[in-house]
Amino acid sequence: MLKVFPLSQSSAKPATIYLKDYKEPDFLIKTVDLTVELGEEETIVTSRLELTRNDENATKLSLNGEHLTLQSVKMDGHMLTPDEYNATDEWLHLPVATVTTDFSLEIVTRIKPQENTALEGLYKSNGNFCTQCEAEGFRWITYFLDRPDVMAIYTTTIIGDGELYPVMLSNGNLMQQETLPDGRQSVTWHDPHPKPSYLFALVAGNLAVVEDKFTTRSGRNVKLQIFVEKGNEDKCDHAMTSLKKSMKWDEEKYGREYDLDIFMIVAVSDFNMGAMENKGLNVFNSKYVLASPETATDADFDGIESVIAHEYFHNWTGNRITCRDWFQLTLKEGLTVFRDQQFSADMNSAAVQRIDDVQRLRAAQFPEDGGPLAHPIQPQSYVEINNFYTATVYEKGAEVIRMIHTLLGEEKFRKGMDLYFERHDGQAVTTEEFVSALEDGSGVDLTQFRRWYVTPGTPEIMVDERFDPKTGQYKLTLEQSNLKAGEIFKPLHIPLQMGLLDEKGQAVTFTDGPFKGQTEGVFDFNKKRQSFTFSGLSSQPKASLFRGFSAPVKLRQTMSDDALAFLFAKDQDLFNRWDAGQRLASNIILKNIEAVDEDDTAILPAAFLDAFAEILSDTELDRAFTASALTLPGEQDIAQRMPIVDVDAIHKVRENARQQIGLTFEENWRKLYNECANAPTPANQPESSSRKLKNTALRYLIATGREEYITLAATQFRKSTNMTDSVAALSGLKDITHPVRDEMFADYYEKWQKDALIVDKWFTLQAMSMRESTIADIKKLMEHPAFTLRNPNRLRSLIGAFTSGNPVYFHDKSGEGYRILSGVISAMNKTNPQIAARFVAPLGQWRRYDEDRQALMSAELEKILKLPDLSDHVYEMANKSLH
Ligand code: 0A1
Ligand code: ZN
Repeated sequence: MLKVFPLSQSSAKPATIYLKDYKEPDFLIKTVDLTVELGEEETIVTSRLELTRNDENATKLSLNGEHLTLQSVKMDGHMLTPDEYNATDEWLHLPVATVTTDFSLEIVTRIKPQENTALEGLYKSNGNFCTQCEAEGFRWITYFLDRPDVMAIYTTTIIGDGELYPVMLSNGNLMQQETLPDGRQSVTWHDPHPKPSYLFALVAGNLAVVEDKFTTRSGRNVKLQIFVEKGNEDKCDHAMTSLKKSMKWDEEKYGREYDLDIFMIVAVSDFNMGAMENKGLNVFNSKYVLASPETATDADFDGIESVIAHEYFHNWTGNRITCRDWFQLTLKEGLTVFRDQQFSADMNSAAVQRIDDVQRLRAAQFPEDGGPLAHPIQPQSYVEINNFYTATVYEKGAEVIRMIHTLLGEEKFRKGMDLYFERHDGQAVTTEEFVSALEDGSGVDLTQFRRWYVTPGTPEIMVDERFDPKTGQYKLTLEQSNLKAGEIFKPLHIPLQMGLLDEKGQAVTFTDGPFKGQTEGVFDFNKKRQSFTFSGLSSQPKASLFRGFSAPVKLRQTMSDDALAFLFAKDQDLFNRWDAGQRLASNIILKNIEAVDEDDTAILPAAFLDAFAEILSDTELDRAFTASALTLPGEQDIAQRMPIVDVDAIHKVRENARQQIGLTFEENWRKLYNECANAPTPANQPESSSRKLKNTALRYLIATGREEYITLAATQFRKSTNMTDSVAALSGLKDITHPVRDEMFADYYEKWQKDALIVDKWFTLQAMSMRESTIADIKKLMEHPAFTLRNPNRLRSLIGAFTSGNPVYFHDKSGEGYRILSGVISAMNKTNPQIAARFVAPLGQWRRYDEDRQALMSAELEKILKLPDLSDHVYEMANKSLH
């Protein structure tokens, strides 16, 4: 049994930290010389620091430190006695009144990485040592000024058993490797780039390495290494290719080159998040490295490409220029997500990428922004910073950068970015400094735009349209509102990218205004209520608004089914074409729910079916786009449009619609299925597009309810040579009760039980199942020998998938779904508080459900708040969620 890692004991309410209280550090650290002696019982860390005074009046130096056993402190070579310093659970206070400017410290501490289940600081994963220091994990390794505005140069020596840990890595360049007289191995690394402590990394283990190289534009030869657990060497190709593509892309798109002679990636099995951009030594959740067609789906491949890119791009947006304090987190995260989205759009179908990105934003960020955990992309306060690695800071943060890009245009945006890099390289800065650099570099005024950084909530846009046939004038009036912003509401500067379609669906050329002669423009919508007039029209046009999702807003436009079907079939903008289809389908499903006509199986009107048929038969379209366009909005998307969510009705009506689509187009689906399975993929499309469309067809065929398609799915499963097809077949049958289904799940487990990432999928598919036995099945799965609360991926694969991917059973009237979740949160509260806290959010949505469910959900939150030894992480999330 793993021992529980002790957390600081405190019954007092945790303190809130405010941006307004930011103060420069009293002292700075110039160099850090760390020696880490790895042992099986304990690890000894000796830290030698060169410091300098930054505030001449400071009388005390307070270093952060948690879960450390202090052994000794020397100041300027003089050993301090315990009465000369004060060490608490969280601090080491040192007297420095007599210290003039520069001085040195040598601090020796002892830690127990093998007992660290929180996966912060130094810990062990499958026998290997690794670190996670963002946001405040370095203080779990040694006493330090653990804040991002303290940037130092690091030299790290790792000492340990060379047989157990032949690979010993840290940031920067390898300086020395030797065997010590006592037989231990000693390896020294030096990182010449000053960095904040959160970018420190150390890895030691018995790992295999895959190597490649990259020559930068200016001729620097960079050694590329991916370290994995032995046996996984053959699953690194895609990660390596993605890395090389990212390096090239950043040079071409942003003029940014890599700045060390070596770039290392380490894949670990136990990781709280996706990956971490430590300088020169990225540590990754193995999910975002390991892939082969047999073991990973096309979606996994895409995920790897984008996470590898994301971490690599952080080298400039995050590492070279970092955050002054954690309130600035979106400075690096929003910008880097935007850059990885741009990269993925360039590597793949741009329209499909945009659709996927917006779907993710709407699924995760919109509910957050509309619920009790809403916060601006630059939060003004926090209790526990780890709770602010949110969809808002990341995904909405990326939308904010995208809007700047849209307002400035590609060329001026690049000029602004160039100035940002030039002005702030090597600094720890604020979002304000970023916006100023973009403003100065582009010459575009962003005064009003800055409000996006401090305003929570998703703006809602009301639309009014007037057409005067006599004058040929079309007047579009938009009004913005934002309930979450409350009293601080001030109109935001919103880029409205739009075009008009004539009655045939042709793009209308503007005859006046700023975009005269063009068919599309980006209009500045920056007042509460604002009108845009277009003249020279012979009939009422159809407006295609917020093309490419040009702003993270909710469009509240009343449109007839016919008008939406028209845009679905004709819009020149592929994103809006897809979105019109989604809006239309949601409208229809919602209407049927309201009509209490849930059992009606023929709910889709002709307008919808005709537009659907048009897309279905359009062979010019990218198959991946076709697949997205022909997929109904998810149950959670539809739920967002209901004031009080009725999960059962949504599911039932949506399933009826799916069946109707399956039956109406049965022949087309069969044909498409065979075409995509057998005929070659069109030259301009990747093979994954064909698989995506084929599996969309398969799901509709299964939805018909005909036995023959169960056989089709089972055959696909048995013959499949790739994970995409295997998972699609399993997913297609996961909801039915049929011996074939059980056989398939059993075979899959039997075949892949040794591969953790593949077993994760097995848990996920069952967690999202719609069978009556689902809740009992989940409880049984929690007892399965392969289930563990200790591995975040495994936990997410079952519990995360259940709470976020199975609304019907998570919200089961019995309250059992809520109890499963709160049970997991209380079990994780002490062992891994970061992960425990991330699981609270679904309960925080309680106001969106009926009274009975509200009572059940809030009761679980109350229970959580009464847990003994409640961690600050969980406290903050549960407390905000309940009140
Ligand atoms: N900076 C990383 C994400 C990350 C954040 C926190 C972590 O541990 C608490 C780990 C990783 C990124 O954006 O990729
Ligand atoms: Zn990031």
